[in-house]
Amino acid sequence: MFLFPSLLVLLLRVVITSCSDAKPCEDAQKACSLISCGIPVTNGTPGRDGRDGPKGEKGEPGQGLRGLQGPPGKMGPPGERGMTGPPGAKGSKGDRGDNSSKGHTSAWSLQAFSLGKKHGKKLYVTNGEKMPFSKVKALCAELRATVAAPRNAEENRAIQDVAKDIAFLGITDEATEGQFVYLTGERLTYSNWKNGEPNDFGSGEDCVILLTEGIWNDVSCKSSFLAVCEFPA
Ligand SMILES: [Ca+2]
Ligand SMILES: [Ca+2]
Repeated sequence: MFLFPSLLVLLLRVVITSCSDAKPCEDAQKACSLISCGIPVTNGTPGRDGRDGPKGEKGEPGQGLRGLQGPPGKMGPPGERGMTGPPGAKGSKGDRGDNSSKGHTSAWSLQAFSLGKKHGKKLYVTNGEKMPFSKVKALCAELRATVAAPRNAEENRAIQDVAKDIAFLGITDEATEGQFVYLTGERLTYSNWKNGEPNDFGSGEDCVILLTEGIWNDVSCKSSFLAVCEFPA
């Protein structure tokens, strides 16, 4: 019975004493009527940053000056090879050449010239092909050259060096058996026959070949040997 009223008085006294001489209490009550009187409120620590908001719409292009163009980038890897195009139109016929080398477009002459060797005033060429004497004459004529025919030992050696194989010489006895002449019909000024040659062996031998040793033999004109042509100075 006595305990309850005394507890009420005690609680009342606590409220009165805490408010009676504390000025901050009045200030706090003015600022916020809901705050119960007591210890003065201090600000808490700031909360954490919120999450990023949704992405905004794309802005208008800027009005600033455009930057200078940068240097070109590195070259990219080569592309795949394209398909072969259609053949081009046939060109018009070229002018006739003014000497034996110009105007001749066959691979034969190009290869021949790459193997050419100049000796003195003459130039000897070969394409490395073997053929009968009639074809050798035709090919050299096509080049406006003649079949190689040595007029001395030096030229004989030069033809030997260019040929590197058994080659026909521009010498025959087709006109008169046993009388060898140049294709111009002139009599020989030099010869280097192998021992026992010329022998007009078998059914007849009217053409002449230069053996790799540099000596000559008469053979059938239908046999095939290297074509060597010579150009004058
Ligand atoms: Ca003969
Ligand atoms: Ca012979």
